[in-house]
Amino acid sequence: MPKRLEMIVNLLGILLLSGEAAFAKATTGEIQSPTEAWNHTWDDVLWDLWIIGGVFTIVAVYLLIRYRARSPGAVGTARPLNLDMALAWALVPAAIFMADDFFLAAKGWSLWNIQRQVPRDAMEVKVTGYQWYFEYDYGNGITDSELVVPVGRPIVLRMTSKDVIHSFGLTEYRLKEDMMPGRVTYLWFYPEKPLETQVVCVEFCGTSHAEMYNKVRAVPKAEYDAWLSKKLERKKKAELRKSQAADDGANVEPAQ
Ligand SMILES: [Cu+2]
Repeated sequence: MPKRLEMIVNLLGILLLSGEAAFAKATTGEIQSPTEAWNHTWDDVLWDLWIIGGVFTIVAVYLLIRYRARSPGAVGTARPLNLDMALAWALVPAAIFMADDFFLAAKGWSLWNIQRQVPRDAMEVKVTGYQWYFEYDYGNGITDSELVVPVGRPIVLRMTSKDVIHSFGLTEYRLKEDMMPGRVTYLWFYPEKPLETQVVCVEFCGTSHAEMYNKVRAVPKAEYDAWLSKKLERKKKAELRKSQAADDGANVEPAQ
């Protein structure tokens, strides 16, 4: 291999690897919020576009002015390229862009890994999609039409649908996931501070699709516990009333 070609090939390798190396980061073992990770990735993409866009605009404008035709019918005086130069002009810019693409792809991949790896102590809520509402099951037979979660703890939603395909769009937390009949999908998020937001269905699911939304409240732990015990109490009372009514019915029946 000619010396110069070898140099070009080496340069390509270095550029491609640098994309990967720039992305590699020591993991701290702390919970990495998918929301934060998404925001970082988005910022990186924007910086990337601004820097590349800026550099190319400046270079293009400079070249336009520097090599403009100074008289009608002017002919350029560029010297002809030899093979090495032609290869370098084609491959070096291509490698720069490939390195950048690998960098962004690696970022996306690591974001995906964070989104898919649910922390071990996550609190689970089951979610079922119906035309046209979401139902939340907190365990112990407690259900609600609102998603209420304590702050400071990862939350995993195990989701399915009873009719058609819906999609759980938690935009404030930068997440969404399909809900399908006969399948359980999941997403997890990490509410770090109290926040009242909304979930909307983001997959067209019928005439009232636009009405398929509800509140999502991340509240302090004490408030969450109080909310849950109130729900539990109300459920017990309802059950008691039901069994009393059944007893009364049983007592009345023989007399008829
Ligand atoms: Cu829907």
